[in-house]
Amino acid sequence: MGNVFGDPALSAFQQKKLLHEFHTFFDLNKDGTLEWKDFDLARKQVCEMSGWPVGSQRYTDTQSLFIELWRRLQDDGDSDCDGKITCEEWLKMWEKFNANSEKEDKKDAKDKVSEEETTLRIPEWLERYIEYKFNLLDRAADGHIDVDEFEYVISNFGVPAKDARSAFLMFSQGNQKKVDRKYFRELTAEFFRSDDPSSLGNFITGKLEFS
Ligand SMILES: [Ca+2]
Ligand SMILES: [Ca+2]
Repeated sequence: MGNVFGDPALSAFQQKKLLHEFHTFFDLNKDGTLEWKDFDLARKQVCEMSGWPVGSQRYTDTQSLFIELWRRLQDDGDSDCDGKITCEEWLKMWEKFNANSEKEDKKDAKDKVSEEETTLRIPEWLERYIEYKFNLLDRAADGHIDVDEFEYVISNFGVPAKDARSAFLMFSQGNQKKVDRKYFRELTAEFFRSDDPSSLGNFITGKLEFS
């Protein structure tokens, strides 16, 4: 795996989260690398689960979303341009993103942009991914995710249903907080970016521990 794991730019905790996401939700054909094939599978899966027929507006929109997502992700992550993103390239991409964000954050601090606007920076492709994931989780398409929807979808990815429920209770603060698009984005950004073990976003994939 090279010396990527020894790089101080990403903590061991961050690496574990990123690799979990890579293997569980991105590498759908489980061959260890990300390719268009994986995104094509995800695209088909979301259309099938949602009952969107080939040629319908939702089907076509989803196709465009995935093509855009993969194109942008590949631009960022496929450093040797072989059409695949390996675990190593994936982590390198996040290291680079963290380093760049740090620079941007400093610049913003100088320009006196408020703290809230400078945190939770995420890459452009991840915005697309969040859109896909939210739509996938929001089965009833009523603008928020409930515990049953979360458990149902997440357990399809091999996460134990019991863990998914506990995770949901954590990030929804015991069902006190509505998991709408905005909050889901915030939690997902925390999952990908935060190095704080107490961030509620750490639970957004249904996994309870990264030790
Ligand atoms: Ca794959
Ligand atoms: Ca590559």
